[in-house]
Amino acid sequence: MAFKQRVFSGVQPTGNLHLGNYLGAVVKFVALQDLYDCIYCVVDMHAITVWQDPTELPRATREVTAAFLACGIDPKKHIVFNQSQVTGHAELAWVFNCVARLGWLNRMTQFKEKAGKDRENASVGLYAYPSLMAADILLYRATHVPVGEDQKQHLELTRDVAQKFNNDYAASITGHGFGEAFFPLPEPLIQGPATRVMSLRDGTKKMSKSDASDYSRINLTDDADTIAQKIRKAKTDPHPLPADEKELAARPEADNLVGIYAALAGRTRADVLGEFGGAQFSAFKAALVDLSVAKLGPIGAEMKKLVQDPAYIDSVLADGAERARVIADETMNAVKDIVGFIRH
Ligand code: AQP
Repeated sequence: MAFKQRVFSGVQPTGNLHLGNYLGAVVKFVALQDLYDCIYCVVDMHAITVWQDPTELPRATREVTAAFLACGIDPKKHIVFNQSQVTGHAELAWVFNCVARLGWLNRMTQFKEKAGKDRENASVGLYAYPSLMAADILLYRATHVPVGEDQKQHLELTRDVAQKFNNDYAASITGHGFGEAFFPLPEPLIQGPATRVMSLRDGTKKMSKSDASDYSRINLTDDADTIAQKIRKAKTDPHPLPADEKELAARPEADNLVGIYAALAGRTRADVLGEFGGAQFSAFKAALVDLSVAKLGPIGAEMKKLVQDPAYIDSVLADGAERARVIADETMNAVKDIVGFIRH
């Protein structure tokens, strides 16, 4: 069955947005606006799967929204809102909790990493996170989902949930006139040279909001001096940059910095090494500082301006939520009919 092509993706308001979120996700959100109808969500319900200070969460939600706008997402042509304003996310997540299997969730590596050794003490929400993520995407019957590499497994689970729902309820789906499949199997869009940006302190660890060291990441709100300092201090190895991309495989820190440069410049790693192969890190880092400041500086400045006006940001979120709700309600009414819930 042909589904209307639609993009959905989300970002958690769990702290400072960093270069990994930007290159792995938000840059792609911006580019996809020309090709699809897009829905971009600040996923505050995901955020509370680990403790969030309730006095801090609204600020973080507005800051992610400001980042979306500062990076070039158009909230009039597309939809920008925060998840908790559309109740369909929670409703559909419950249905999906009853579709997804324990064995599927037990395999999720993000839960294992985030719960750590003290698994008994992790929230039920953290465990069920992938069901809610499947609901986020499928509530809008989205067909394409731009994410970083770390979300690939959750996207596969989303496809499994959609497939199982379509199979389990096949007779009811057809009986209610929805054709053969109610949910699309959404395609992950994980492309380009920076699908997994690594920590500046350790090239084998993902750049992350929750890393204790601020020097591990470049935040979108960092000023030029801070960006320069973090790049200068970034871990490297003692050798000059290779001319051949294959040699990056055994050099995670070099690979990461070259990948960042390539993504920011809109070039390939091979192309960047064509220019910098044989150069010392000091020269390459100087070029990376200039490029990073040129690309990120205006975004950080615009974000700082936007967060000064929380009423405006809240109006963007309210308008987006209203438009999201129209699509969500349509899906939820159909899901309720398909599942056999009486409504009205
Ligand atoms: N290091 C990364 N490289 C590329 N993409 C990344 N993403 C996150 N980190 C990287 C992508 O950014 C989008 C939003 O991520 P999220 O807000 O859902 O949170 P996350 O993946 O849990 O990000 P963090 O920074 O690692 O947060 P914490 O520290 O709270 O766990 C997603 O598309 C993600 O793939």
